[in-house]
Amino acid sequence: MGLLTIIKKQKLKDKELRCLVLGLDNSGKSTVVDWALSTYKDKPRQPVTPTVGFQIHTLPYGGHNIQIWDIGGQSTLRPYWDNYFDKTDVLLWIIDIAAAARVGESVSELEVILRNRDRLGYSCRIIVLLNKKDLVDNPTEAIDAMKQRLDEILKLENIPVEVKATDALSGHGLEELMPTIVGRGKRFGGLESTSGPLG
Ligand SMILES: Nc1nc2c(ncn2[C@@H]2O[C@H](COP(=O)(O)OP(=O)(O)OP(=O)(O)O)[C@@H](O)[C@H]2O)c(=O)[nH]1
Ligand SMILES: [Mg+2]
Repeated sequence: MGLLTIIKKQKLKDKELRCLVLGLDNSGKSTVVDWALSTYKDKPRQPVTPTVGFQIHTLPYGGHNIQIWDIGGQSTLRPYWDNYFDKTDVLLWIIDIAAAARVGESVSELEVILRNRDRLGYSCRIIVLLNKKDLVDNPTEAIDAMKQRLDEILKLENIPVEVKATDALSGHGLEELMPTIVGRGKRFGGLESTSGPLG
């Protein structure tokens, strides 16, 4: 292989970005991915069904080739999650903010992952979406409470995290997702801005 070919291959590799989409079943992971594919790849939106196993999509954005790994969140599939951790650049954690009874379960699962951060890699960035905000009566209160809870956990670990409230059906709140994934543009609200305006 010629030197030029090696350099070209390396350049393409450098621009590859691996984004792992995780969270409990029914939280809206595939719907977020579907929104991204329809917004940036002109793919018609499709009805989602529970993900059994995983689905990989590629999305060129901002000079990067983003590999999106949409992983099923059912409890029977969670023991396999760590098979996907290797070389992850961005962990996109989706919480169904409207499912009050399951928020604790979601936070615990995230906590387990963050406590074993060596598996995920210390350079992996974390973005949390508080999804289904359209189904919450008092979104500001619910989202503030959630951010505080995440803050308590994540501060322990000293992990920078971006948090955003979203409605993946309409795409509201997702406008800055791709710029945030590639690490530029207006950033999502960090945890310190719990009382700031929320999308
Ligand atoms: N109202 C509302 N419904 C949503 C939103 N996001 C997703 N849904 C619905 O929630 C259901 C589950 O969405 P999925 O995207 O399949 O959830 P998932 O996290 O991929 O689930 P698994 O693949 O089983 O892990 C679907 O009926 C979606 O239409 C949202 O922001 N608002
Ligand atoms: Mg899914």
